[in-house]
Amino acid sequence: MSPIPRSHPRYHSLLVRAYLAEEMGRGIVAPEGLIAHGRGEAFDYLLGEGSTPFALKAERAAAARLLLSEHPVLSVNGNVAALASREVAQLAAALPGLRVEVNLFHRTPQRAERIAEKLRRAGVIDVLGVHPTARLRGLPSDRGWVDENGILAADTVLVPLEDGDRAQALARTGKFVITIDLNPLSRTTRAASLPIIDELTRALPEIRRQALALRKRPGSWTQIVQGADPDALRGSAYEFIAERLRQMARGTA
Ligand code: PTJ
Repeated sequence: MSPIPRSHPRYHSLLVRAYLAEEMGRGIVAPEGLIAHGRGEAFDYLLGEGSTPFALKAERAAAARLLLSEHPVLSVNGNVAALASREVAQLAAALPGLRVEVNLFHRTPQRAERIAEKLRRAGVIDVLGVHPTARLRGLPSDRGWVDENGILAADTVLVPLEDGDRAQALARTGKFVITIDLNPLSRTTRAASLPIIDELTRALPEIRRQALALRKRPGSWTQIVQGADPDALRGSAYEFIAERLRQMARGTA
């Protein structure tokens, strides 16, 4: 591959793309993961490539909900491992109750093990999901393979970069589903109990930052979660994008 010139206006984006392509070569990212990334980038353009006020509100509520949960689990797929293994490890370290589980749509035992190894190298102490022990009801794809002590038993599941089927299946079982997805129109975002409409590597450190701050104020957690209405969060994203496009059409953005 030819080197990416630092002066390129999309230098960071090109670096991430090249890295994801390498991670595909190493068997971490599925080929389809590159397409998913491109879709995310398109929505990030529309969102202004920064965390919006409604994303920050959702991230704070996610931190509060994770602190309140008895059995929270963070689900990791190939894209998440490639982009944010270190951030996953740092979040798990800040929230000792949070378990980390590999859950894949394009599942092979080798891929699951490679992803788990990447997470371990980044500092995740206990990685579930390499040898799944249970099936999630109503989910015929390989995403239905879960750990009985992980996602199956969870009261809260944090699912970044999902495909909508599992978010819906998890919600149907009564679990509190926190999603991180740049696409405010996706089935994932629409099925979420708490949708975070933001980029993964911005969202995870912010959840961690908020969790560390909120740990000192346990009395506020329930109210913070209740204050983050999922329909209002989705509505804010639609309004935000519509307003940006209106401003662009007027030439004032
Ligand atoms: O590793 P596997 O086998 O489990 O497969 C993972 C992929 C991502 C291929 C699989 O989950 C998939 O097909 O996902 P989708 O249905 O393409 O959905 C991915 C969603 O993530 C899309 O709505 C994107 O907008 C969004 N997205 C992509 N990159 C990011 C993102 N959201 C937040 N941060 C990102 N960096």
